[in-house]
Amino acid sequence: MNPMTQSDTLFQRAQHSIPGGVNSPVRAFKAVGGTPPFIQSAQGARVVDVDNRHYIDYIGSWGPMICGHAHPEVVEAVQKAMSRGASFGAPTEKEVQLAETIINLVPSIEMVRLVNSGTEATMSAVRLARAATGRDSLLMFEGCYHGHGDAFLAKAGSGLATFGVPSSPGVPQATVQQTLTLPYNNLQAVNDLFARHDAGIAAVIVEPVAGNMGCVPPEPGFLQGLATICRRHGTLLIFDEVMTGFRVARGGAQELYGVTPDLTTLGKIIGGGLPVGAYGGRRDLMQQIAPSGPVYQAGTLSGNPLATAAGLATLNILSQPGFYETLEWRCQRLCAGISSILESNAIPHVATRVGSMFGLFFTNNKTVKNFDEANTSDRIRFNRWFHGMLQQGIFLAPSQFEAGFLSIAHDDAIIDATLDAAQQVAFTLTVP
Ligand code: KE4
Repeated sequence: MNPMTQSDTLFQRAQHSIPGGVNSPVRAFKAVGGTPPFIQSAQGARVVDVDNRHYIDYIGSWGPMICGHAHPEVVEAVQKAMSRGASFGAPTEKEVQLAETIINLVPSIEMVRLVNSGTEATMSAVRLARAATGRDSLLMFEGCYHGHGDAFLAKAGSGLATFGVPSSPGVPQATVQQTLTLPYNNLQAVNDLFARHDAGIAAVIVEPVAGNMGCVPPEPGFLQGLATICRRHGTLLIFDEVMTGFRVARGGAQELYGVTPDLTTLGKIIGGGLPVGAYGGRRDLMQQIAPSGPVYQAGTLSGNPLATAAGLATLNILSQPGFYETLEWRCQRLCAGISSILESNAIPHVATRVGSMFGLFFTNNKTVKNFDEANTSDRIRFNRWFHGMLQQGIFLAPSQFEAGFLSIAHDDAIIDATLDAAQQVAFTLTVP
């Protein structure tokens, strides 16, 4: 029996005061087992746990830390903002600067509202879409996650694309009655649904690169096809870019794939590690949001000085020339290297990547295009991979159905160390 670590002790203690001992479920390691390291500090590409174990970090707070942990320019910006007061409940110049920066960088956004999380952003965008169209139905895709708003906690009812049923207790059937779900990357199913659904659908919300069933890229034509179908039926297209925004390209997935949504939701990176979400898009839609319009949405700490300072500093860093080219090259080297190591150990897998977000499925499938195919992944092998890498000092996402993230601080030496670890662990996966 291994001696209790500080993380073990803290995890036991935490479970008395916090549900599951964590403030967000995925952190509890339920999918992979074991005790989550309790982190005491982080710098660049590394985190340090309370037992002073150092890890190369590929979680990056689930996306926000694209500039690396504790980037000096972000730290300085937040310290300066703090010294002037944390929050006023009154407008500030930094909110205007952050809004203008987002508008300049994200092609489809003409006007934007800052909120405090991705969940607030998606909830608000759907409310706006329903108000603007006068319709109630919402189409989302299996395996996509849009935050914990009731409308999104739905799963496909019996039969394809019937009305949703709650995927969580506490969500009323009536709330998800209007939420339809279809397989990701299945444009024919979308066409068929619209042909049958004469009541009209308010919005289609989609992760333009799925990052919550592992990393699953859009099939060629899928996103453009959604835009075409939505336009034909007067339905609004919402790109949920909470994860992909400023991640897969400076202008997000809509820049990368050249598809223009009506509304976009953002989060994670635009707060640089502090709580920021945002939703934005066509001016004629956004002007319907209170107080300029009747659609209500509000937030005590929305656009607060600390979060906007961190967000502005982050967007400034990632606006430097070569930032995304460097991320692309390094993440390509990482993922190709891991795949080559697994291949040389005859371990069947599908490795996926878009920009600096990536995934790995231990499956005999040749591709993973939707949640059912992601589900073919061998979870036992994934868990052995995860824990093997953790023991080697590599902190991957603790679930098959999450994506991994690289930061600009993951330099060549960090990539080399990760590949060395993968070499050690891959071999152990070949033995039963
Ligand atoms: P938040 O409310 O967690 O800020 O954002 C919700 C959200 C919305 N849309 C997408 C595409 C997202 O990925 C998320 C949140 N992502 C998860 C990672 N799978 C956050 C991690 C967690 O829940 O602890």
